[in-house]
Amino acid sequence: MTLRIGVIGTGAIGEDHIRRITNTLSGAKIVAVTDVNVEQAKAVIKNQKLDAKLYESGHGLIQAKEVDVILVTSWGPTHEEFVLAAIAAGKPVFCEKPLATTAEGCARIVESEVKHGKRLVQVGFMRRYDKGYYALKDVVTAGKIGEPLIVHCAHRNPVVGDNYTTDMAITDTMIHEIDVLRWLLDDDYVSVQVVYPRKTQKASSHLRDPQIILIETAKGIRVDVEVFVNCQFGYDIQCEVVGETGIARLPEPANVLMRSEAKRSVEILTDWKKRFIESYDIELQGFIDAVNQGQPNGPSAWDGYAAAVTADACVKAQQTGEIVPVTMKQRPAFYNK
Ligand code: NAI
Ligand code: NAD
Ligand code: ISE
Repeated sequence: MTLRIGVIGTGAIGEDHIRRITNTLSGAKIVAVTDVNVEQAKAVIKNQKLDAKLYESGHGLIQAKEVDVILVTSWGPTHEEFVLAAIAAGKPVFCEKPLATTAEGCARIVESEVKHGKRLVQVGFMRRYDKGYYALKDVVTAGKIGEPLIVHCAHRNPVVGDNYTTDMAITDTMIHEIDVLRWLLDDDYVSVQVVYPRKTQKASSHLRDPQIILIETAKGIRVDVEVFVNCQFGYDIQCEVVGETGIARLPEPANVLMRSEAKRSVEILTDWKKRFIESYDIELQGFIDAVNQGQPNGPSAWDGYAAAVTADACVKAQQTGEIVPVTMKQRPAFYNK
C-alpha cells in the first residue's frame, strides 16, 4: 500500500525528507503540506514537483481524510502539540528530534500513546541507522574491546546562526549523542555536568561555544562530549569507545585520499544533510515499511522522553555549574521490546 503522508514544516529537513520520500524511497507519497511560512510551502511544492494539497495549519492537515501518516519537521517547540494531535487522530507520526522540548512534554506524549494502546510515534534519531555507528555497536556488543569504560565524542558544526542559543547546544545538537550513546552502550544515564572551555571569538556574544558535557552512566561508564558549533572547518562527528582490552572508533565518512600540491589530504564534509544522508534514507524507509506492516518500530516516544530528561538535566547543569542527577520515570511495559 502507498502511504499518504502529510508534512508539517517544509524547512531544511522537511524539504529534504520530502525529496527522499518522493525520489529515493518506496511505499509512500506526499499528499499534503503545511508551513507557517506559506511561501516556503508553495516553493517546496513547486521545487519538488509535488501533487500535494497546501493546508493552512498542521491541525487541519492531521485531520484530513486523505492523510494516513504525519511527518513533523517544524521547529522543536511545535512538535508536542502536533504529535499529540496525531495520536488523538490515531495516525502514525514520524517526529524529528526533539520529540518535545521538555521532559514533561515527552511524558504527555508517552502517556497518550500508552493510552492509545498501539505504537504510533517514531522519533528522528537517525544515527541509530548509520552504518558507522551500527558497526561500532557490533564491536562493542560482541565484547571485542572488553567492557566499555570511557567514551570520547565530538559534535562539531562549522557555523550556526545568531538565533542559536547556549541551551540549543544540548537540546538541538548534543541530543543526537544523548540518544545514540544510550543505544550504543545499552545503558541509561545517572548524572551530567557541563564545563566551558575558553570561548571562541567566532561565536556570537550570547553563545557559550565550545562546551564540554560530562556524563556518567548506570554502569559507571564516563562520557565526554565536546560540542563546538562554530568550529569553522567542517561538520565533524567523532566517537571513540575505550574498553578494557582495546579502543573502537566511529569510522570517518569514505572520502577520496588525494595527493596534490605537495599535500596528502581528505576532504571534510560541511553539511549535516550529507554526513548522515544514507541514515535518513534507511530510517524513513524503515518507518514506512513498519507502518505498512502494522506499527513503527524505530526510536520510540520513550527514547524521546529519555533524551529529553537527560537534555533537561544538561541545561540545568549549564546554568548551575553543578553535577545534576538524571532521574527518569519507570519505563511502561508497553515500551519493553
Ligand atoms: P527550519 O527553520 O529550516 O524549518 C522549520 C520550518 O517549520 C519552517 O519553514 C517554519 O516556517 C515551519 N514551522 C514552524 N512552526 C510551524 C507551525 N506551527 N506550523 C507549520 N510550520 C511551522 O528548521 P529545520 O532545520 O528544518 O529544523 C526543523 C526540525 O528538524 C527541528 O526540530 C530540528 O531539530 C530538526 N532537525 C533534525 C535534524 C536531524 O539531523 N535529525 C537536522 C536538522 C533539523
Ligand atoms: P533488527 O534486527 O530489528 O533490524 C535491523 C536490520 O537492519 C538488521 O537486519 C540490520 O542488519 C539492518 N541494518 C540496520 N541499519 C543498518 C545499516 N546502517 N547498515 C546496514 N544494515 C543495517 O535490529 P535491532 O538490533 O533490533 O535494532 C537496533 C536499533 O536500531 C533499534 O533501536 C532499532 O530501533 C534501530 N533500528 C531500527 C531499524 C528499523 O528498521 N526500524 C533499522 C535499524 C535500526
Ligand atoms: C541540527 O538540528 C541537527 O540535527 C544536526 O544534526 C546537528 O549537527 C545540528 O547541530 C543541529 O542544529
